[in-house]
Amino acid sequence: MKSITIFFLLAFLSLPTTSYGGFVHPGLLHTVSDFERMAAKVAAGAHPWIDSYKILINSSYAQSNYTPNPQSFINRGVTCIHINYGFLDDDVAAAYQNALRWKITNDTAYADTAVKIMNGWSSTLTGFGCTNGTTLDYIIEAGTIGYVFANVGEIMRNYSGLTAANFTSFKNMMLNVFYPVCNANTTQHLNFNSNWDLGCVAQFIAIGVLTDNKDIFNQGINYFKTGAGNGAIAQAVTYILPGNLGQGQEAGRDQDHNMDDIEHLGAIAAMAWNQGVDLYGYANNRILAISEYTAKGNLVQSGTNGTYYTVPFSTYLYEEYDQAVKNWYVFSTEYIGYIKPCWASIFNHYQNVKGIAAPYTKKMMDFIAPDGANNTILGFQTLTFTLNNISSGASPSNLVAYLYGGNVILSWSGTAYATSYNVSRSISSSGPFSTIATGIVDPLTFNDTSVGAKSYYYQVTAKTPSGVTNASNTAEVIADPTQLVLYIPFNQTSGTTAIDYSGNGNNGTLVHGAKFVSGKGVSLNGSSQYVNLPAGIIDNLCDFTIATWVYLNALTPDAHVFDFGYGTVRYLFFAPSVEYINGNYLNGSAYATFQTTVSSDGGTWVLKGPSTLPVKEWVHIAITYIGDTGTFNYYLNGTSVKSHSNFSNCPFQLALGTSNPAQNYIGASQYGDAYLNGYVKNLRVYYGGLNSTQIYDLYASGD
Ligand SMILES: *[C@@H]1O[C@H](CO)[C@@H](O)[C@H](O)[C@H]1NC(C)=O
Ligand SMILES: *[C@@H]1O[C@H](CO)[C@@H](O)[C@H](O)[C@H]1NC(C)=O
Ligand SMILES: *[C@@H]1O[C@H](CO)[C@@H](O)[C@H](O)[C@H]1NC(C)=O
Ligand SMILES: *[C@@H]1O[C@H](CO)[C@@H](O)[C@H](O)[C@H]1NC(C)=O
Ligand SMILES: *[C@@H]1O[C@H](CO)[C@@H](O)[C@H](O)[C@H]1NC(C)=O
Ligand SMILES: *[C@@H]1O[C@H](CO)[C@@H](O)[C@H](O)[C@H]1NC(C)=O
Ligand SMILES: *[C@@H]1O[C@H](CO)[C@@H](O)[C@H](O)[C@H]1NC(C)=O
Ligand SMILES: *[C@@H]1O[C@H](CO)[C@@H](O)[C@H](O)[C@H]1NC(C)=O
Ligand SMILES: *[C@@H]1O[C@H](CO)[C@@H](O)[C@H](O)[C@H]1NC(C)=O
Ligand SMILES: *[C@@H]1O[C@H](CO)[C@@H](O)[C@H](O)[C@H]1NC(C)=O
Ligand SMILES: *[C@@H]1O[C@H](CO)[C@@H](O)[C@H](O)[C@H]1NC(C)=O
Ligand SMILES: CC(=O)N[C@H]1CO[C@H](CO)[C@@H](O)[C@@H]1O
Repeated sequence: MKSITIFFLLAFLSLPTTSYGGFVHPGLLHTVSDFERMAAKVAAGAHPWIDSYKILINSSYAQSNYTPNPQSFINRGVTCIHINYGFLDDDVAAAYQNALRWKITNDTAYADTAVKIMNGWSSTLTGFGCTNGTTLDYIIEAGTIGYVFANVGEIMRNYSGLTAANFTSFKNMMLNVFYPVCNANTTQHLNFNSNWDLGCVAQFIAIGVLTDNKDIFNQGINYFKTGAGNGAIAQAVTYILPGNLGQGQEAGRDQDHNMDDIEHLGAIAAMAWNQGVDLYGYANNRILAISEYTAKGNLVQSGTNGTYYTVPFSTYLYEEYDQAVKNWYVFSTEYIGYIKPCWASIFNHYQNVKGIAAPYTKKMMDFIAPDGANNTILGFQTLTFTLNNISSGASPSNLVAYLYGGNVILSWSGTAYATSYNVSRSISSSGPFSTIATGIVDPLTFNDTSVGAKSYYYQVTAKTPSGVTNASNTAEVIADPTQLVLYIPFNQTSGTTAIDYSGNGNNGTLVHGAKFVSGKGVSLNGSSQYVNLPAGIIDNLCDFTIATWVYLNALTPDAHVFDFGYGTVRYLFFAPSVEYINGNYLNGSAYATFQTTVSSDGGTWVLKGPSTLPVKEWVHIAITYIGDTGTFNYYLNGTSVKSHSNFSNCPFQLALGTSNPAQNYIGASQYGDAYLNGYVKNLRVYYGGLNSTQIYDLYASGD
């Protein structure tokens, strides 16, 4: 409710000067009210705006005598000849800085220079590529530089010195030269690092607004929410770790690229917000999560001589199964402490628009303030994004709770001006709640180790100088590992409904003629039949157990007994026989495997069994996961046949951050390429990780 109110207020303050197709103009990174604030603060000599402005006016790019150098074809990439993208980088930086100076001073000399740069390129540029080379880096150029150049066009669109014909030429260049590179290449190269895709997502949003093209705007928004590449937010922020800390896809690579992702995400969210789409709040403030994590990991702890804060890190499997070539195991120290002005836009939105705390983003922002254009084409965020301080914060929000190695781990979004947080707990959703922890400062997490085998409800409040806030939302967790999420025996005699006897109503549906066979469960023909299970069955799980009986008529390569997930980059499955893992041929041998992933690099956690599943006999299989140690076990007939620790992919991670619909199957796969040939019965999913005795007993019961 609050954010809606704020949006209308914002929309009112930034009345459009011109509006076509429903878009607000200018309405990309900066609105009319933003420019009014910048001009007023600079005119008043107010800090910190004036300090960033002084860096701007001293910049060689922000001068009205700047001479552009347009090129007809841009080459970028180490293997190309005639590498010349620097001309575009320089000219776009100059166009942006001159456009800013015009809006802040009304001095048309700067506007004319921005227009001269726009016209120079729109009359000259015909394409991007890599002459005589194969490198694809030109996609980065078209995306990341493209969205900044589109922003220049959006700022200049109402300048009287920009003729309608010249503006049309500029929009045509964006549509016909920049846009196709991203349009053709995004989604095709799924193993690119996040910054490639993110630049293109930003480019779609920027070009959509600039050219009043709703389809292109929505292409960017939809890719952000549902895309298969690493520029979709679910993959760009790979893991949400305790404390609502978001480990970025490039966190283990180097901090320069990791911060590029922050910069692009900040731009994407700001541009969407100015058109009424809230991506900041999307998926429990996922952009805040990566900003806090990345800022913290790049800051030196106060009172130390150069010791950086430590942040948690989950191993990121970059590409190869069982080959540590590119895997990332730690938060990279390469370029640690890098200066990149990408923090003020994110901080000011969360803290000063929504009242949500962003303490490490603030520390990093303050550390580099006042900012210039260090190491980026944009920059000057102290000038462009600083808002007046909000008077008071919101209540803590987005509280989540998961069973994690048998303990309950809580995480939440904090509140501006909090001095500490309190956690309270109840065994009833309606209370009473009693305080179980106080004085929590950092990180925003609590590990409740004193839990029994029951359901718990949690709330969080914040202490602030003006008193204790209202409680957050209530988060529920079922802390009994033996509680069933679903229990489907497949013991009906007719129909297509497979009844869930857990009491949770998670009935399955038999698809394409799959049928019940007395004593044998559901029969699947190996060519099209499967069982559909409801959405949501894995969304609240860290620890878990999935157990079932299977009888195979034949081994079908890549058929899956179960496959729960959200499309081809976010899933967990068990396959009786695979011959390839992450595209690597297993030398003619095949194995039963459990696999799970949340990234689009083919970086999949794989638990490889000793052999394929036997055919023409009943076997009981169980996969268990204990989140704290990250231990997966694969049990066959009640005995663990493969175990692996330090795997970091709780099932809840699959659901977080994506708007793709759940696809939870028995007998089918996310890829839709192979179907199970056999019978399945007595499928059980539990809220926790059963131990070896419990799994053996389940097998021995024959049930
Ligand atoms: C202005 O630029 C000059 C030369 O680059 C530099 O020495 C000076 O410190 C700058 N001043 C400010 C206020 O940034
Ligand atoms: C620039 O000109 C516009 C239109 O005349 C005016 O509304 C605005 O206040 C001026 N801004 C500055 C900084 O002088
Ligand atoms: C680039 O490729 C063209 C066409 O294949 C060839 O004629 C030219 O020699 C190449 N240039 C360089 C520098 O390799
Ligand atoms: C900009 O407008 C001028 C004057 O009409 C024209 O000569 C020039 O070709 C135009 N440039 C572009 C890139 O459209
Ligand atoms: C901090 O570390 C640097 C480099 O090791 C050293 O030269 C300096 O004396 C140290 N300063 C303090 C206050 O310890
Ligand atoms: C780069 O950032 C530092 C720290 O914020 C600042 O002192 C310096 O002036 C900046 N340099 C440029 C060229 O903007
Ligand atoms: C929770 O606390 C217990 C007891 O100290 C510890 O063993 C466990 O690792 C903690 N869990 C997490 C996720 O930090
Ligand atoms: C199917 O299994 C459930 C759970 O064990 C049981 O309650 C039910 O009676 C069984 N139905 C049939 C038709 O056997
Ligand atoms: C599950 O199926 C049973 C039997 O058809 C039905 O009574 C029950 O309402 C279903 N539950 C849900 C949640 O659909
Ligand atoms: C698994 O257990 C079933 C039932 O006890 C038995 O028929 C089957 O042969 C066993 N298979 C293996 C591989 O242990
Ligand atoms: C498994 O858990 C049960 C119930 O808590 C317990 O009785 C049993 O000793 C445990 N077995 C192992 C191997 O830890
Ligand atoms: C590798 C690849 O798909 N490149 C394409 C990127 O986009 C350009 C412009 O549309 C295409 O020409 C490339 O083939």
